[in-house]
Amino acid sequence: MAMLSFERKYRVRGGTLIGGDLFDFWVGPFYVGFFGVTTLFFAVLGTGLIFYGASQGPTWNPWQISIAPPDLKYGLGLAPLMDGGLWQIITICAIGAFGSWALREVEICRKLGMGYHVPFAFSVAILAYVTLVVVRPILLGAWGHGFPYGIFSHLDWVSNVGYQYLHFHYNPAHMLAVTFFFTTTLALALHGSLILSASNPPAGGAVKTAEHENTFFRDTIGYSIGALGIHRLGLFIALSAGFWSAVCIVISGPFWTKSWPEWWTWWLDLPIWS
Ligand code: 07D
Ligand code: 07D
Ligand code: U10
Repeated sequence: MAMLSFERKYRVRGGTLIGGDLFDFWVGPFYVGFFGVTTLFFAVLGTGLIFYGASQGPTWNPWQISIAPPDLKYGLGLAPLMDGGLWQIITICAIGAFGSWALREVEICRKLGMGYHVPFAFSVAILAYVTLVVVRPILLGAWGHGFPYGIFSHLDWVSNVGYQYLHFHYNPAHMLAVTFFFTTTLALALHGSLILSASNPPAGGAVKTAEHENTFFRDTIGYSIGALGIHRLGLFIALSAGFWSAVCIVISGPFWTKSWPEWWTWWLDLPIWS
């Protein structure tokens, strides 16, 4: 692939966290680096093991392939390969691949002299995943509390775990997470539409400036958060969505074992009612 004119300027050596110059090169559009190699290693191994598990299972239907975690009886120990052990190795590969991907992003940020905001943001997604398959299972005492790796089977897990607490919508941290998810799409819709309305006029029209963007929101709601502000807010609400998701699931079981509607009895028990 021909090198784009700007790539020569930005494809600079250095900034690696480990391995010095060893993997400090590009393949086509992709930066490799030590963590590119480890990403590929874990991703290929993990995906290969999913295919191996599928080959031992009842179906090749991609919607129905599922690699189940160990039975609860194995607790926090190692399980036999075909009885959850595969799930355990795939989990290690997934964490290895996601972690390597985040560190590869860090190396690219360092090369470019940029902030670490993107790898930080991805780390929150990794946190949510690790909460589901490592932290909560450890707190509950069995790997069997992790979710199965299958497109439909993982939906069954979410539904089953939700109904274990009678009505998951009453989980206050789930409420916060859902609200942050909804707010994120609202903010992105407002931001995407505002930028297009100002900077992509019909043919022959004049491109408008940041002053127009600010004025639109001042006229509409009396306040504009500004160009930098909307990106700070967007990052905050999106990461909050992931963070409160991790909280809502880690408290379900380890810290609250009854139904979630019952949690709200603290309100009825307030002394002001008596
Ligand atoms: C658009 C970026 C691209 C990523 C994509 C996902 C795979 C899996 C499967 C080999 C936004 C690639 C998918 C590599 C291949 C096998 C067995 C990101 C974009 C296109 N889920 N989930 C989906 C994952 C959990 C839930 C779809 C992953 C939790 C619900 C896809 C994880 C809970 C619904 C998928 C994960 C949960 C889905 C679309 C990890 C709570 C849906 C995802 C690693 C978070 C939706 C059939 C998407 C659907 C859906 C992947 C975890 C709930 C298969 C990789 C356990 C309720 N999930 N999920 O677009 O249609 O993400 O399901 O944690 O309704 Mg899920
Ligand atoms: C975990 C994904 C991490 C992904 C990573 C990257 C690859 C590479 C490669 C494409 C966290 C993977 C990358 C594999 C792909 C290529 C090339 C993201 C993760 C690291 N709920 N609920 C949530 C709503 C109900 C229940 C979260 C809404 C019911 C349970 C979110 C509704 C019951 C759990 C949420 C609703 C129930 C959740 C999910 C509505 C079921 C969780 C988002 C409108 C009867 C889960 C940490 C998330 C959670 C979770 C939303 C309904 C149960 C806030 C909007 C009432 C058991 N629900 N829910 O966490 O918190 O993303 O997980 O009804 O475990 Mg819920
Ligand atoms: C944003 C933005 C903005 C922009 C933007 C964007 C946000 C200001 C300026 C970006 C947004 C978009 C482009 C919009 C669309 C994006 C989404 C909807 C998000 C979802 C994205 C996707 C679904 C795409 C996902 C695609 C991926 C992840 C790429 C997949 C890539 C690979 C599999 C290769 C990864 C590369 C690696 C790991 C390293 C390099 C390696 C190679 C090239 C292979 C060769 C390997 C080697 C040489 C090493 C040897 C390897 C070894 C030894 C290991 C082998 C191991 C074995 C076991 C065999 O705000 O505006 O505009 O654009």
